[in-house]
Amino acid sequence: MKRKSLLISLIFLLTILVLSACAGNVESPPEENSDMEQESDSMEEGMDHSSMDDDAIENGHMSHDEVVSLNGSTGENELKIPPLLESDNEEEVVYTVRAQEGETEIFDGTNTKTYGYNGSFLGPVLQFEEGDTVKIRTINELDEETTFHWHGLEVSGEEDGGPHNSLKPGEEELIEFEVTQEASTLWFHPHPEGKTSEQVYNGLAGLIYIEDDNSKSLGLPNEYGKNDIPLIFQDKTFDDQKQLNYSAAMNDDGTIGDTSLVNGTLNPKLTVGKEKVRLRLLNGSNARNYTFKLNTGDSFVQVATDGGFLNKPVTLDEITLTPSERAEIIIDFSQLNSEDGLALINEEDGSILLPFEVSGQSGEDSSIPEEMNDISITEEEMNLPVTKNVELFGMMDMVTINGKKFDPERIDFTQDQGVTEVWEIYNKPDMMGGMIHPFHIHGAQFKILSRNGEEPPENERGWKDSISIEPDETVKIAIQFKQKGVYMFHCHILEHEDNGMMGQVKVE
Ligand SMILES: [Cu+2]
Repeated sequence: MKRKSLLISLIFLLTILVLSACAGNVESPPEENSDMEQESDSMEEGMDHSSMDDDAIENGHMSHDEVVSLNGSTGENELKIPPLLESDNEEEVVYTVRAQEGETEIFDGTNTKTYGYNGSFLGPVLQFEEGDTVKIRTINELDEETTFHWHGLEVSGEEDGGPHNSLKPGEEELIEFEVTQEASTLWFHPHPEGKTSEQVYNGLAGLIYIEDDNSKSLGLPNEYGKNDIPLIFQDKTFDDQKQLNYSAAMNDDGTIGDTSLVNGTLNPKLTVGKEKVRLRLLNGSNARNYTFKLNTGDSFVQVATDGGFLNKPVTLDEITLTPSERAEIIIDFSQLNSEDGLALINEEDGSILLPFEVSGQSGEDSSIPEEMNDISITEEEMNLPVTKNVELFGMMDMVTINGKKFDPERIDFTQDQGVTEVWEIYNKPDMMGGMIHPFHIHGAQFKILSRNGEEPPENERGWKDSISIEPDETVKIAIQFKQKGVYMFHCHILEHEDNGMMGQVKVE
């Protein structure tokens, strides 16, 4: 073990040396870096890859840090369910969303300083219906700039809440948009330049539910908080005073905490009936990947991806979500033996995320229809040439896209409104192997055409706005923007985003 750590430190030191040698070069396009590539190629040959830490590889954090395990839930607190936000008036959909500071009793008897929307920690669920005209009064009550970004929502660049839409302390803005997309579970969080990770870490995150005629007719579990449960998974580190001390916890390669919170609840448990229960999973953490699994090994069914329902339900034993990805899954508690305790665990480290208490009552029997959606990849889309190349590279604060760091004044790509293009995204490994980068594009839902030339797995054949990309993996997606504006595309490890792993596409 000691020899292993020594080797890891050595590899890290070598990486720093090579990276800092290239640091003066970050502005040049990737094709011109052949010298640097050759150098690292020849160095790689001399490296013993088998010496790398297996756990670190599994967690996708191939940096010098091992991913710290989560404290499992003891199940002593009932899971908090975020409130559904009510419209300000009855004739139209008008919401007020305030970003504010507050104190939250996460630990019994102690107040932790936190951020929240319309409350002290996290936020309410915003509900839209396809076709709605929505007005949102966004108010910044923080002592610092923030933005209100609607992750996964197909709105114009003006309403998107990227770093260009910053509100100063005390400022407010009324935004208005039409909901043009299908039923899905989206979310909202801040996106100010260089400050996203800290503000999300402190508690700014909430969910958005979109419903449509299809979602209302499918007969899936839909009693909010009873058999249709929102679940925001996050990991935090608390200091001796039980405070969130971001600058102390911060890691340039993604801040990982040892304490699991679900909907902001420490040691949560969820009481369910003996029925099918729909869980809307959001990985709302800054950097940690979760692989959700039942402790009994029983399977469950995935019904939706980031941006809508799958065509048909997909049976799974586990599902991995990288930061910002969502999935809706259905667990049939009427079919499970709950005598020895059931729980959702994180396969990555075996920790208990959410124990279930199954009450004897059987609820209403809902069924999962065989056909839920009609998303397809057309022959035409399959044959489109690649017109945008994205190369993700680096670690710590030396992360780049196509060899460049974010510059708010620079437009990296242009694309025409309503025109489908194929983007090819490549995660270029470094000499340590590289790490998973969760890649997100604002303002659109896209379809995955292929992963390393192969058809994507069944449960990814739905609308996506965020996608996990492994080191040395090439992913092709078909994407169309319905609206105009400047949109961000970036790594959703929030510290990578803040460190400049972000670009801009202008849709006109
Ligand atoms: Cu990244």
